[in-house]
Amino acid sequence: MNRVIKSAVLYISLFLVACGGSSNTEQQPTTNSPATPVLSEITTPATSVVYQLTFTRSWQNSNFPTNFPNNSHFSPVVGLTHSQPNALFELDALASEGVINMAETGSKTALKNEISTIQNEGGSNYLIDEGGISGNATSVTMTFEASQTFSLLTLVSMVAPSPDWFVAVNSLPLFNNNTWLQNQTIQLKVYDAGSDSGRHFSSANLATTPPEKITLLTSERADSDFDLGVHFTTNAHIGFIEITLLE
Ligand SMILES: [Ca+2]
Repeated sequence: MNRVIKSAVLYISLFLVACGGSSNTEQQPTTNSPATPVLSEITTPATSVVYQLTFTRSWQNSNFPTNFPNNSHFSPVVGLTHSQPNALFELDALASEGVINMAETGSKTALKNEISTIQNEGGSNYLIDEGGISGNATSVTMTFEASQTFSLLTLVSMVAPSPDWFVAVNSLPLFNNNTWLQNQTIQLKVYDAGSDSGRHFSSANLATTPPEKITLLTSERADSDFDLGVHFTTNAHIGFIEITLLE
């Protein structure tokens, strides 16, 4: 091999090594290397978590003036985290005794018994049993637990005084796409439990016989300001909740 050919072979060899093309001693392309796990990619979501929940009233004489009642308040908050949607109540279905008692009087005894039954049947493992919003208070804050098995949130509170009206969050999913919800604000609509036909906040008891299905509250304009659970012109809500993942 003359000098010219030797020089050419050396040049081509150096070129191929530099370009990563042919040397047996070069490193394998990174695309063939095993992926190096990044810690953030292999952490798994917590099995169970704790949320903080704040329930705030927006209901005032100024934004819902029609027949706005004296001593307006929200009854104690009752709820649960659960596995199956509509565990406690369902829109367009008849209300349970517990939901009716809560919506008419704010009583939570029967409702808590119903939640105990759901828990005994394996559909829930956490009861929310907290105060409401009364007097000069404008909000109430609480914490609750959820787990991947019981990742739906339902809670209720009576609009008081009222015939059978209540606010609710029904079956809010907290765990989606393998990820816990971090923070969310949910505006609350007013439901009619279908058990009392009173038309004003302060109407006397007037049982609905037979009971009707749960609906979003719609009223005559002279009775209250509601249409499908919100103000009929402004779409204002009478309260909201904010939930924040704590741990
Ligand atoms: Ca009613």
